[in-house]
Amino acid sequence: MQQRSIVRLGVPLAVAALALSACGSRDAGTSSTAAGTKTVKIGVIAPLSGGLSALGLGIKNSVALAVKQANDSNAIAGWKFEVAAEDDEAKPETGKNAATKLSSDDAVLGVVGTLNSSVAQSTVPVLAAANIAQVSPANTNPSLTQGADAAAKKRPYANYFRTCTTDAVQGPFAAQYLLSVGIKSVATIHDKKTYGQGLVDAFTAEFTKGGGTVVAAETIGEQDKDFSAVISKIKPSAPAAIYYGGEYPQAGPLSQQMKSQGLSVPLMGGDGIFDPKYIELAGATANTDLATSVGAPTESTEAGKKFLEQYKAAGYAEPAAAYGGYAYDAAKAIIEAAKTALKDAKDVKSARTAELTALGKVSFDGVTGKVAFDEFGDTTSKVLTVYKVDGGKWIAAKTDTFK
Ligand code: ABU
Repeated sequence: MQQRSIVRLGVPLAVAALALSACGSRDAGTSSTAAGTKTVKIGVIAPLSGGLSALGLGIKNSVALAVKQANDSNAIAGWKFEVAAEDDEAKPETGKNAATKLSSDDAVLGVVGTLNSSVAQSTVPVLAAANIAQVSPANTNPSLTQGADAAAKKRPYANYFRTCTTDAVQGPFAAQYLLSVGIKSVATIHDKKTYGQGLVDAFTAEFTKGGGTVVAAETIGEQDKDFSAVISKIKPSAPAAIYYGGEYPQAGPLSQQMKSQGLSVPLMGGDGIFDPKYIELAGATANTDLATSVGAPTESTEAGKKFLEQYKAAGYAEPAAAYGGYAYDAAKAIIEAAKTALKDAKDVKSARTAELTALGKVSFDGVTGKVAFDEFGDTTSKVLTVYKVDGGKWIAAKTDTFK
């Protein structure tokens, strides 16, 4: 009976589908609906599964919110935005495949992502070859915009922008904070990844310049779970704090194991550990641990509060997390630039060069502050916040503009 119903329904559905496809057209990858509205896609490349998915899903949802609002307000007459999200699993090779897939879709105008600087190193060249903009809400390694030589800054890719500030600012901001609260000796540990190593290098330069001493400098593997060996090596040097370069899946257990093995000093990290998951993993002894993150706390500004309300009202299953506001602003930057790039464009592909030029000129008040890019594609904002774990929560301890 049920089968017969499906068969009966099948004929009219097939006819309707044929009629729709006859009304639509696909020209250079730009699909048109019956009403003549064309589709433009914003890609997302982020970890949507695995240990860092708490951050990646917040990025994806925040892009979806910006896209929904653009469509609801008919931001660009004749165009509808769509999100094309790809999971990079926080792995460079998977990210590269995602970038290849998106760059073969002629309707993609820009991509928001990645979370990891190491993954961006794989995606940016692929998207650059197709002239597609990439705007990261979270990559903080300076080399992505300024090249490998900090003394002779040179922008490697004209298609890459970011709405978050860099570790050239974040590392020194952390160093100045520790020195200001009387912590003069630290041990550093990083996970050997692009972000972790770069952050520790930037921290160390400022900390030692300010009179601090790095009493031990160690590394771990990015998949490590048992940190006994590194803790045993560091303990005799009696640091007043540990500065960690990496992300929360390792930093949380490292903090927990340090404390249980008698190294009871605060662990401080960067934005890669700033998530409630860190506290969950680090456990009850995480109190007094520290993290810096980009920008002011989202809930501390009127624009941030409004974004969080709209995000909640949209009903996403996962929190916006550390980079939600930055991802929303990244998507808004792509949409703002598209207002110029798609004006009079016959299709998305032919608008990509104009999109890159327009992105370099955007300037608007976003959720995270003024959204504008300098000549390297970096955000012009240098606001950062130090957070401290207090009562099982991250509490803002200091927000400032880095000078
Ligand atoms: N910025 C923190 C985590 C992402 C990254 O830059 O690798």
